[in-house]
Amino acid sequence: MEKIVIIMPTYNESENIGPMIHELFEKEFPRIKNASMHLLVVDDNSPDGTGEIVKEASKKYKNLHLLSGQKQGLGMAYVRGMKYAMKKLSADAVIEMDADFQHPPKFVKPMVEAYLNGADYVIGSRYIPGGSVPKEWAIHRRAISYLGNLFIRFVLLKPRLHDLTTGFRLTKVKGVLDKIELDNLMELKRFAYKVDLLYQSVKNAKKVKEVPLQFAPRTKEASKFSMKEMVSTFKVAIILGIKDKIRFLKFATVGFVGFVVNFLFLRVFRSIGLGEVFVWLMATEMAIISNYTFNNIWTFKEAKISGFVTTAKKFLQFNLTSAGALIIQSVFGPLGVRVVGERYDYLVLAFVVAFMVLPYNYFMYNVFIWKTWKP
Ligand SMILES: Nc1nc2c(ncn2[C@@H]2O[C@H](COP(=O)(O)OP(=O)(O)O)[C@@H](O)[C@H]2O)c(=O)[nH]1
Ligand SMILES: [Mg+2]
Repeated sequence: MEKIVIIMPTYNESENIGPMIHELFEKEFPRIKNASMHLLVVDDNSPDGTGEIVKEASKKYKNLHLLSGQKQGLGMAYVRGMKYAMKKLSADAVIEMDADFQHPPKFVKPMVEAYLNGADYVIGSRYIPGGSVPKEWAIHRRAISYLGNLFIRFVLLKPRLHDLTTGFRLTKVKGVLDKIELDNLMELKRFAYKVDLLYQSVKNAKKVKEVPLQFAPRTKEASKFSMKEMVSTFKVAIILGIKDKIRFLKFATVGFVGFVVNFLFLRVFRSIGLGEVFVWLMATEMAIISNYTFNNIWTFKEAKISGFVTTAKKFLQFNLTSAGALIIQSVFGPLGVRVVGERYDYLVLAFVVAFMVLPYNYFMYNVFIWKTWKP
């Protein structure tokens, strides 16, 4: 049976944690079939005695665990909890969930069901049908949350996901969570770690699913969210967004180097008196080799391909991809020239390269060669 561990960080939640444990163990867990449900409370030595309440309750519930530590911020608490859930509890999946009832316990079940039905990353989403933000929220608060999300979706190029800042999520361990370097996440002391963690998880996951979350207002005590948290969230989103653009810039640079290599070898092979067709073939292949090598060690260095057999296979694939680019050019080049006239052939070339060949290559490399995107 799948073992699912809810990781619940707490800091001064003595009023909430008792009712939360009760509701999960008495009401929600019994409703969930085909999964063994655990709760791991990560308490940062709350002065209000949250930890003692958990310790006491764990005498009654054997699937309740307490992990205490120094207060180092929310992200750090989650990272500690995730490591513990993976190594000590051998979890198959973990759920991130708040202790303050803002993530109503009844939404755990549909999240687990989505996982059992094959999703390896499940997002509790406020911005899909069935999900919502608290009615009590003033219009400006709604606007900030919604527009902030929209902005992050845009910056991270994730238009198909609707809630990138939610704190209620399920992550499969094998292949998703265990591939993330948790200690290197950005802004671990702040709430913004959520954006980086989501970004990495979505990258690793094969099937991402959003399930509705009716985000509830805080019942007791005050929120720890602030303006500072918001600024750092945007910062993380922008840095992650730029990281992706950096890859594209590297890809474009490598492409340009390939073009120069192509040109130089045309001259070299011609000068040693090879036949013209052979000269073009060889020079093109030199450019392909250059592109493959530099993309492998630089543009896609995180996904570097090594080993003789894999390299041979990938290089063959890469050649096929390049042949595709050749076909695009030889179809749309003449077509464009027919429309605007031979005089403007350089414009046609620029257009075809910029809007067709580059996106085509970038897509093929990310999806099929280095597999950094999972459509
Ligand atoms: N362990 C730990 N938990 C924290 C820390 N900061 C917040 N939390 C917990 O994280 C959850 C979300 O915090 P909350 O203040 O409700 O943030 P909000 O929902 O974004 O307003 C709650 O369960 C908090 O008790 C922290 O520094 N350490
Ligand atoms: Mg909260």
